[in-house]
Amino acid sequence: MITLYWCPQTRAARILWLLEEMDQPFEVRMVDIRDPESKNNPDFIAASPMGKVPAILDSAPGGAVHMADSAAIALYLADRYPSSGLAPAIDQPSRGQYLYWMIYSPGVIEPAMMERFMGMEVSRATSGWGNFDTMIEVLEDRLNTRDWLMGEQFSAADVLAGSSVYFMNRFGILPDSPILSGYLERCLARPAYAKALARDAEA
Ligand SMILES: N[C@@H](CCC(=O)N[C@@H](CS)C(=O)NCC(=O)O)C(=O)O
Repeated sequence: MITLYWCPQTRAARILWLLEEMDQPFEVRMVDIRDPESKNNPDFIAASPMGKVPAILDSAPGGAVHMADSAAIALYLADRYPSSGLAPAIDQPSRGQYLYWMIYSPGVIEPAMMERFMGMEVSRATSGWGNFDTMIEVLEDRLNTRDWLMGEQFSAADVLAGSSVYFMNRFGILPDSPILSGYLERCLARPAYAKALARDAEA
């Protein structure tokens, strides 16, 4: 059984979406990130040394796995439970591009979002994420001729990038882009994402 440590209106919605896309049983435990008492759970702290959500405990046969960080969790779950079809197998040529797009969210999209929120001026060449405008251009270029980052096949990379596009839209920093609006619509049309967002809204 997989336990997701979750709080509404946070990045934990991504892993809820991912789990809803998968064929594995899971349960959700609320951790109120604004309440220090709520974080006072040894299993949660073992999974998330920074006290951040999302985190998971996977009581898998062979040994329990505790871990945090949405990209790390998505990489783990998609590989550990391949029957869900959310990651190319490790010996597939598409695996390299898949890993690139999995890391694009934490390595490029997230810092670029922070650049925009903070009104920072960065040097494209020396900042590891380039800059916000380049991040958008590269994402648009990839999705211009594809429904999903890996082509016709929806993957865990779309859960990470799609939820980031959702957040950019929600916080008013998504540029006017028919390509990214269309991508967001396709993500929102997935029953698994709708279910995860409904849970967020109910809490
Ligand atoms: N890199 C992490 C970031 C997780 C994160 O910052 N979570 C926030 C909520 S969106 C949190 O738990 N904040 C509470 C805190 O830091 O005390 C990920 O992608 O999972």
